[in-house]
Amino acid sequence: MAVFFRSREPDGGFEVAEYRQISRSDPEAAAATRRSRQAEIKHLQVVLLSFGLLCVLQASLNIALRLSPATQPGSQPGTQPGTLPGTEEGTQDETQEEHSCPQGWIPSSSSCYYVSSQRASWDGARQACRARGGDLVIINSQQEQDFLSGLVVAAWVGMTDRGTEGVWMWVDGTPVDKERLRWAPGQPDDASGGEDCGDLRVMRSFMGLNDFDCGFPAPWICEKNIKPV
Ligand SMILES: [Ca+2]
Ligand SMILES: [Ca+2]
Repeated sequence: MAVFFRSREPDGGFEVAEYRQISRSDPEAAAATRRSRQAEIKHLQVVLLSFGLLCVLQASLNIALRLSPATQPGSQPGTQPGTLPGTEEGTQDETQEEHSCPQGWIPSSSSCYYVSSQRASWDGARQACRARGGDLVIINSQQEQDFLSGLVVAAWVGMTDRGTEGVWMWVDGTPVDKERLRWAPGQPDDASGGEDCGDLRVMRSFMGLNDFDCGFPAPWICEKNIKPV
């Protein structure tokens, strides 16, 4: 009895006590842990679901954002915002040039005048003017002649009677109005075996237009028309 009791009491007591602890607490704890695990699983499910939804939203947003810039550059070449201002600037520069005289040219009314510092034949002078975007000057009025007379002493102008002797024409093909312009005394005289090119003289005893030898090296006046501002 004593052996049985001894052997059983501590072991059995221990076993029972432990078993009771386990058996008593196990259903409750298991239920609690199940509940908590279930709750954790539910929570995880919710978290994962919301994360998945967020991922889907992010992906769709990325696609939308990537598509919208892709369409914007596609529409930009259609409008060509970079090239249109460029061409507008180009035309603005051109119009600015047309409204103002180049450096070294003298502005007056709607023209720019260039008085050469060099000398050349009438043909050489005309070539030089055309190389600068103008031509030998065409004098359309007494006022223009007066203005030019203040710039030179003697210079080639853009008139010639090479086509028909005595019929003076401007370089643009228009006839020279002999009556409206002032000629130097006795001119044109086609002196010295033929004078077919026109110059402007501003000398005390010899003022006005004159015909002269086309090959004579003389200064010249170029003219370039500009649009009035
Ligand atoms: Ca002549
Ligand atoms: Ca003459």
